[in-house]
Amino acid sequence: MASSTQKVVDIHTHMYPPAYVKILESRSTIPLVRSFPNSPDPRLILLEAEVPSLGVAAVTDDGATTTPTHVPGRPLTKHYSSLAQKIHFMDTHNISISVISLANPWLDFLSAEESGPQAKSINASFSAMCAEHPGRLYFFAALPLTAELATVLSSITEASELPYCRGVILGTSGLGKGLDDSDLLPIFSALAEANMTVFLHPHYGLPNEVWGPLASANYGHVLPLALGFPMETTIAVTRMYLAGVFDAVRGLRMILAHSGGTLPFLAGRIESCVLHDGHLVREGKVTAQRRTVWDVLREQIYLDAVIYSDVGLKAAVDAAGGADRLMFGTDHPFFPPLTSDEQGPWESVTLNAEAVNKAVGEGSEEAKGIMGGNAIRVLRLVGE
Ligand code: 5CU
Repeated sequence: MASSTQKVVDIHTHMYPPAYVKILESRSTIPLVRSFPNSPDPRLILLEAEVPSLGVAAVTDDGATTTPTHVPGRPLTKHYSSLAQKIHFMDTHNISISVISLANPWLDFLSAEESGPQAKSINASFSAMCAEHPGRLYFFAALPLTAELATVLSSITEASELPYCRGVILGTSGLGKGLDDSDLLPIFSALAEANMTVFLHPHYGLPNEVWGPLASANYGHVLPLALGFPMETTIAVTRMYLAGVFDAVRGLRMILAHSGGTLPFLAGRIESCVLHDGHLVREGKVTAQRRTVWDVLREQIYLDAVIYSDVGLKAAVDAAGGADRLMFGTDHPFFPPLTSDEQGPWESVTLNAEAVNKAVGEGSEEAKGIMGGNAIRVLRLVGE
């Protein structure tokens, strides 16, 4: 994947610590973990788009539990919660350092009372995993966004004091009203002051109706993952831009998952729609001094390189204003190989590494930056 002297850093790599899996096992609505008779591993069911197939799998015509032919969700293998497995995966792919994060949907579904203590304990478990492999692991903390503001703010302070924490992972729902909600400004300010980078990651996608009546029985997870996730990120960041969040918190730094969704491709159209919007012009929001979407992309936003093709990656490099704002990721443990040994190389990883080589040239300074140097610089990572 990369030469032995090159440090490869994976900034998009998830885990569910065992205590989090226990919470999912106890649930009857998504997100949940459920076992099915003809499935060797329990199944992890996360997405709204998986709910229709969950109903079909669980019940026959006479109401009895059945052995389904199509089990919903994805197998919950040890790749999700075993630290040894994460290290094995890193070694297999020559990854020197991983910045691990809780996978979606984080703590979004917990009550206000539960989320503060759960954030503390989950962040402590990530911290402990990093301490077991000093210099090889760092983490993005999870925030208890359903709790009171004071709890969220103190969890930012606590996380920032953990030696291996370099930021937070954030979904697009924020406090329940999205990321353009002005109530989030104290949280973004606190993150900026603590020098904590926000890793923005989708989960909710688009409403099921968008996928049409054939989708759940015929199209697997392709539509919500390939299209719903990136559109969700694009919409969330565009709403932040239109609400002036990036101007209000100039120190805010975000890494956008999946190379920014469709933002690199659509930024020009967003700009043009702003310039030509009568309402915004009348409100005096379209001034010569305003920062454009391009300015925000080049000053406050980094993009991961999880886009699986040099075509998308070139657009991401252009939109970000240079290859020095891109960072390699794998999305492990999602997208395992389906027809080869999971303990060997993963095609999802090699596709992303090959895209870097094709987009900026194998062995180039740009490629070295994307594969690791940029993350080491931006996230202040110190190797073994
Ligand atoms: O396969 C999936 O559903 C996912 C997911 O939920 N989260 C993620 O980061 N990648 C793939």
